[in-house]
Amino acid sequence: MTPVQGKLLTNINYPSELKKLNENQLPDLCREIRDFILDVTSSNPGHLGASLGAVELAVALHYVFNAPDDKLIWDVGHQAYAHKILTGRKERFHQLRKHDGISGFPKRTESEYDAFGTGHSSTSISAALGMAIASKMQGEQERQHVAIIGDGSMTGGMALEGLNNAGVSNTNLLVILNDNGIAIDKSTGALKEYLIHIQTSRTYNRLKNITWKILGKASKYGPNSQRIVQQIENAIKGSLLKKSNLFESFSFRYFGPIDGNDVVRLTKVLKDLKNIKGPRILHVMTVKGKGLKEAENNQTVYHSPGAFDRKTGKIIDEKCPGKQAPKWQHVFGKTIIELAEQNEKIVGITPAMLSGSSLNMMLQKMPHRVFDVGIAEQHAVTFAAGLASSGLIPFCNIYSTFMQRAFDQLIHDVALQNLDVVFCLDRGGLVGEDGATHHGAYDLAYFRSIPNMTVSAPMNESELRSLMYTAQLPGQGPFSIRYPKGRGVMPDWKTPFVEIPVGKGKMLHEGKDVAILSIGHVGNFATEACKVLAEEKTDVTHCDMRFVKPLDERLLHEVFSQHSHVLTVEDGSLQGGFGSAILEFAQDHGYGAAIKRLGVPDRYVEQGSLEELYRECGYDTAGIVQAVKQMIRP
Ligand SMILES: Cc1ncc(C[n+]2csc(CCOP(=O)(O)OP(=O)(O)O)c2C)c(N)n1
Repeated sequence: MTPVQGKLLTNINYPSELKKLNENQLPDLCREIRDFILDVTSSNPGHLGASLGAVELAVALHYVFNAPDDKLIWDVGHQAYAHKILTGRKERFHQLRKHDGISGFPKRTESEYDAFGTGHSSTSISAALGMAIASKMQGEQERQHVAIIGDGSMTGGMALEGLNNAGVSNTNLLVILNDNGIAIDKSTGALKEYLIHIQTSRTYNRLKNITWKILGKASKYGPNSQRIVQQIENAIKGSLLKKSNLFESFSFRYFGPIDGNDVVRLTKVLKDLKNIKGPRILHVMTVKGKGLKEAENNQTVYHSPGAFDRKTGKIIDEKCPGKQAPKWQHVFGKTIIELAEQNEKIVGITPAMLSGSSLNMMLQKMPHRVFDVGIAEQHAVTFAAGLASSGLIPFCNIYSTFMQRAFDQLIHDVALQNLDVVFCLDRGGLVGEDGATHHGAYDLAYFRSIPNMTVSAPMNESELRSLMYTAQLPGQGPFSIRYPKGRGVMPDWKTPFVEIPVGKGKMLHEGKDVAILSIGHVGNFATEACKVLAEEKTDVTHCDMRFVKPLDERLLHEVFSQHSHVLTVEDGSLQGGFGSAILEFAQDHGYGAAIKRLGVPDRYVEQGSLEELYRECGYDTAGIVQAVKQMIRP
């Protein structure tokens, strides 16, 4: 469907044009932007719910502030579609998340209006504080710095670290807490309870009204309004608001909550707040999925719904002929339930990715054995260590890209104490349209550097089940299993679980010309490549190594003693990953074979479909065929 531009949006490409509108035209513009987002994302899917909810925020912020000189820092950045549309990217918006198109997240190289690159959560306050302090040091006293952060992202430790630091900084920092009461799944934890309390407390509401009255006067006096601000402080001093407001305790001036989908009111309030110096927080309430009934009613699914019918809002099922294999994440979700039914020590942990990881399936069956700890990867890992040190077997399911947050916890809290924690790393390898911030490229490299850690990657879903079974057997120590996004082949659900001896690879095909050593799902590309090469009379050995650590040394000695050309294939960083481990093995044992490595190169790979990205990085079937040919016929 061609995106329709309403009569206001047609004339707006940059904030300077937005500023020409009257305040009372802003609600119409918001409607037009929403329609435009829906037109595009119905056929070219993206992060829908958060962006629909933040349209008024983007419009009001660009109306009141003076970006790019003032800095707007969007946390996670998945809610910033309206911001993109208003800052020079409207005509390219239909290429959202496409190969060579525009990123789904703010990105400094894409636009000067994207003050800070994001994708992972809870960074906005720290980054905005850094900018605010830099402005102060550079004598830019009037520049504004605004961090826009959701209630879910506020549960991340970094956000609280940022608040703690910022509260005493005396900088021009405004934090907008965009509270829609939900992360991807239902929000969890004490902060959520607290935010609900603030909205409903009568004392707060009474004090809030006093504050707004005084604040209204402040804006008339412009930048010289500090005296009036002092009145606000006095009004709330000693009151419950001062004593028990979490954000006031961090030395922020707290304002709100107000309706963040009321663009006119929001604009007025932001104008008022612009004239106040120092760290401030504005708490706004918004509706995730605003403007599309289905998205408002089913906020988890419409966080990132895939393609949907523009008229009805109903999600269009993926077309897939024949019997469709389940997603890898569903195989994990189903298997952990089977294992937990047999082994009462097993518990599941997720940092705010209940449905993304499919741990929601276990939550339904065994609610007391699943823990959604909020967007808190570091805490998730150390929490797992605590559970394991008391005899439980936690399956800590974290997307590969988010696991990066918890590197020290892996080393210091889990592996050093050799605790039995199972790490299931979903979205291992390239992830497609989410792009550079989300590719799970590094886990194989950094996990293999950690002593005591078993590092594995199944080639197919049946192997995933066997590895999960193996990992929960007694005394395995820390054990990681990484698997990709998407679907593979139908697993063998009926076969009883089998143990895979730790460090044991599998010879899939014996040949003589070149040996291919693969790890994980890309072994399937290698299998296809073997077939293509066989037709051309090239006879290739192929081993699914299954473990990066420990390596199957017996199998490797066999391979290296019989082949002078070895090709490694992985869906992960070439720097320090599986191929590097094979190079080290060959060097350590004096093998002189020519070794070529395929994997993610030493640069950031941008967004695109998985097929496009595998091709770009050269380790799809065609890439493997080509590499083998080059090795034997250089
Ligand atoms: C470190 C990290 N962990 C997990 C995620 C996955 N993630 C993306 S958006 C999101 C929910 C954010 O909730 P909130 O801040 O309330 O924003 P909303 O989507 O509700 O607007 C999560 C968990 C992430 N981006 N970064």
